[in-house]
Amino acid sequence: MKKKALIFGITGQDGSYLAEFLLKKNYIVHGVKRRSSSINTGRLDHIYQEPHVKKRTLILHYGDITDSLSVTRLIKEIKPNEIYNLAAQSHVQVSFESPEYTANADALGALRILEAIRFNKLEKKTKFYQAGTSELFGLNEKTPQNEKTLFHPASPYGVAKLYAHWITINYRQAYNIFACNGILFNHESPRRGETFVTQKIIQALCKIKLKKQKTLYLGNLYSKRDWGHAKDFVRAMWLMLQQKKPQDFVISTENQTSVKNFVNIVAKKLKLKIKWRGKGINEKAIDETGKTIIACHTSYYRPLEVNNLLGDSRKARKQLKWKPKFNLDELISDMISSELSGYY
Ligand code: NAP
Ligand code: F7E
Repeated sequence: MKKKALIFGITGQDGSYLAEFLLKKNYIVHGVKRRSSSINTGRLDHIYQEPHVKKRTLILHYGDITDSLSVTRLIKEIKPNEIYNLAAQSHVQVSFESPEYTANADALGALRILEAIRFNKLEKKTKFYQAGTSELFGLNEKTPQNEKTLFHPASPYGVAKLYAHWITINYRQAYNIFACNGILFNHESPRRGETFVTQKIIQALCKIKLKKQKTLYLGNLYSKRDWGHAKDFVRAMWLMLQQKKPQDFVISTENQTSVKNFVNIVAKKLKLKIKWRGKGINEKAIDETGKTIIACHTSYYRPLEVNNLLGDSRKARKQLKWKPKFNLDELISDMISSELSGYY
């Protein structure tokens, strides 16, 4: 019998890579997509199977993580062996503008799934993965951060994910559900959403190189992140659910870079010669002709910033035998070549 997986958030960056990964492992993959006014399954086009296809291995259902009835009904009907909760309002800055919705989706979403597992008496059958985040560490700038580091979330997004983290542990302890938190540091790819800083920088600098855009506007250039490749990170999610005991794991590359250095690497790869001038909000990068191609704008600064994230993933490396295949240079090259070729 093939194993069945159910992915909430299948249309997102990680959901699409995880679906590909599980299909290769011979799973039947069910995914939940939201109704939207324009098509939101672009990241799945290459693996999508029409409903008339016999013996489908990828099946999409309408649903929403804020809608308990659809969550409970889908879990009752599918009775999956594994559930991956990747569904979230995942943008930190947006969470300051839509805090209540972010709490509903990102905090209570996890609760709805866990409660549906219990309600449908699937505690012994269904394993659960919760997409946790390095944003839980927030203002705790003591690096590197691992499973024992104190959480201090610094956004409505981080606070909502803190609830999801603890409710996952609570259901594991109270009801013996095989439930794991992955505490994942930033991971990117050619499928990364366009408003996250890595993709925003790559898309804009490629356009600037091709003379299709004049200026890229950014916020804080000095925050540091531990950026990995999403393909590596979805493998870790699956590994967590294959262990004997449910546990929580930090997943990271263990290398850190600032936003400004990320810009420098991309510019160098595109052979754009830039020089930095000025300070603070007036800092900018000029090209060889003296034109400003990168500037800062207040609208991209957050009410509260997480400045310093660097993961210590020794536990995952030892117990899951996980390590990333991509380094930062390879990640950036992958994103640039995909952007320049115009395909996912
Ligand atoms: P993403 O690209 O923004 O994908 C989020 C997914 O959630 C999309 O499929 C989205 O659907 C879906 N979604 C949003 N609200 C929903 C709702 N109310 N009901 C059902 N589905 C909903 O995010 P990602 O980068 O793949 O990240 C996956 C998960 O990992 C998220 O939970 C994120 O918070 C977490 N995480 C990400 C990172 C990272 O660096 N990427 C690091 C740590 C943790 P639409 O396509 O319709 O919008
Ligand atoms: O910002 C700075 C910004 O939005 C990275 C999500 O996947 O990873 C992601 O959250 C840094 C921040 O990602 C711009 O202030 C400067 O310091 O790409 P980001 P994030 O906030 O780290 C975590 C682990 C998640 O869990 C989240 O779901 O870059 N920055 N200028 C900017 N950021 C953006 N977006 N846009 C700018 O113009």
